[in-house]
Amino acid sequence: MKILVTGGCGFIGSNFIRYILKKYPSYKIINLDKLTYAGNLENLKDIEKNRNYKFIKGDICNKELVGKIANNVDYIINFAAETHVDRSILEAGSFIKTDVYGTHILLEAAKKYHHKKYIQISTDEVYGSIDKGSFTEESRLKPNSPYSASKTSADLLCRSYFVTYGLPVMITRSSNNYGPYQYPEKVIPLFITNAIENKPLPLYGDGKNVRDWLYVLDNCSGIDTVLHKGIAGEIYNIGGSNEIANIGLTKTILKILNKPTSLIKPVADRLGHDRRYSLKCNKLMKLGWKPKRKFEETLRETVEWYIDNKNWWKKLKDIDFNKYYKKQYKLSNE
Ligand code: NAD
Ligand code: TDX
Repeated sequence: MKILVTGGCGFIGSNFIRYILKKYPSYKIINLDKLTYAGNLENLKDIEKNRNYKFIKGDICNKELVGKIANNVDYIINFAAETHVDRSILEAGSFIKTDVYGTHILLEAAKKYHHKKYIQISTDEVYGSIDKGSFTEESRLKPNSPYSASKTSADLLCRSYFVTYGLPVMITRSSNNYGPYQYPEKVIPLFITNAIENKPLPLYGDGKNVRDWLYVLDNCSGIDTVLHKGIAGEIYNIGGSNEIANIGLTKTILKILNKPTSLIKPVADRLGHDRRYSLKCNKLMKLGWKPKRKFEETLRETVEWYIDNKNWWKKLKDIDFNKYYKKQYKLSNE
């Protein structure tokens, strides 16, 4: 199997490449990544010499480059995206370009080279917020941020290529991931690393927004299931069944690190902040998938990973992050 993975130097993509190369030693992976602020070659340092792995620096919006690479693979899995909701509130253009137009370029390549499968890595955020109950794959799409609107647009493009051209497209919609190599702008690594440094943890609004947390390797096994057993034209939710309010999550992180709750700093709410996400995942479970790892155990392991890998995150926070974060913080306090 020859797979083009896009965005493989980011958080989930790098975990996925490592997972696949370990589980299927004969599979070949080409990783196309633009290396934006979120892409990091260090995330795959341990496998960069693997004979079945090749990295190409480039943009999924580059039609010529994508065409050349796509000609040599039979599967595409698209992880590449701008992914941070707060950044999309500050500047939406790059989200529309990469998440929508970039997806279009990849779909065109999959159509041209008659790929066996095209898998679009999407998100639960396309459904919007839900107060009670859980979203199924049939729920209406009601995105609330420029990020989730871009991801929704990409999902709709994928659907249209299945209906119009019969392209074997599959979409996964996962809930919030956590684990090693997550860029320290997302809430779990941000709060862990701030707490390690005794810096305040900026908790948005009343802290009662709920997210369903999925360990990244359980997402990888879900995508693996879709790669091998998924049906063309279908959508698969991938959730962790670990719903927790942000305030509870924050206190748990502080407890694991043995830090005081006085580090919690309530700040102004995120604009358009989704209250709760929740997914029904029976459809993927029918294909044999279920999340294997327990939340408390993997959250603790994740905290330990950030303690042990200070060199990895410290420089990320020092460079780009400070500039971005100051801007973001100003927004939160206005
Ligand atoms: P990330 O921000 O950590 O990584 C994104 C990667 O894509 C980076 O390596 C970046 O360099 C690359 N990239 C960005 N623009 C590109 C372009 N134009 N061309 C090529 N590469 C480009 O993201 P992540 O958290 O690993 O998310 C991966 C995918 O999973 C995204 O599509 C995201 O929407 C989706 N998702 C993420 C979560 C989550 O909790 N992190 C949950 C559900 C869905
Ligand atoms: O500083 C913060 N304070 C805070 O209270 C940050 C960064 C976040 N939060 C809250 C906002 C959310 O309710 O924590 C929750 C999680 O926030 P993020 O980590 O930014 O994730 P979220 O907005 O839920 O989106 C994530 O999950 C779905 C990913 O970033 C998306 O790429 C994915 O599609």
